[in-house]
Amino acid sequence: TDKSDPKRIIIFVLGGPGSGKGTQCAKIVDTYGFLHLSAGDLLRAEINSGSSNGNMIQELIKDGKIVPSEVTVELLMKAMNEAKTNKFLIDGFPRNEENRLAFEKVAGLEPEFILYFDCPLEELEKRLLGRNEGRVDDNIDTIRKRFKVFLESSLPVIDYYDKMGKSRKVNATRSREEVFKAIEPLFEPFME
Ligand code: UP5
Ligand code: MG
Repeated sequence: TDKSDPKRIIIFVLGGPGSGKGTQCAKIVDTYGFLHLSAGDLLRAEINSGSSNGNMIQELIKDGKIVPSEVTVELLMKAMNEAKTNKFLIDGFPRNEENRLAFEKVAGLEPEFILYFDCPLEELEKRLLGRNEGRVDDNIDTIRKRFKVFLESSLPVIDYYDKMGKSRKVNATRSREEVFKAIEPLFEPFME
């Protein structure tokens, strides 16, 4: 596949740690036929595969820090090139300006829009501490670090797309069902 395939449709799914990105992406995939690519899941799979980058990725995730763009962009490009669809939900990426620019350069693509799950940090903290999936970053120390990185590095990316008129902000404090109802109309145009 041509890595700059102009027919590719990309939606970035952004929001604080625990805002429901993964939960809502699973619902969108079922209904609208997108492929869900969670950058965090791809990085965790890379750790588990015993890759030479595994230790470095693991340490950064434990510390709530952002993995270098070249690593994440390569994993995303590989997943897109292997996909049988051209509609992608990219979840949890780009997390900083460096991520955004690296993806633009390598993929040669801009998102149709970004979905931004807006939710207060107190609610996010409650959700993450209640998740219990054994993630190395779901402890109060790492959660605080993740929040700091989100506010300092990720919100500016959301602002960037907002200024371009490309941000679709959703109140993610509501129930899973209410959030899904609010985002469904955004995906109707992409229904096959
Ligand atoms: N839940 C979901 N929706 C709910 C609702 N409406 N009401 C009540 N509860 C709700 O949800 C989190 C929890 O809340 C779950 O228990 C869920 O049931 C419940 P989830 O859907 O998992 O939220 P999500 O936003 O996906 O949370 P996640 O923790 O995955 O977000 P992060 O952005 O922190 O994690 P990610 O996996 O993207 O990244 C992890 C780390 O990887 C980063 O900190 C970073 O170190 C690294 N990373 C990079 O370096 N680069 C990248 O590009 C990506 C990741
Ligand atoms: Mg997630």
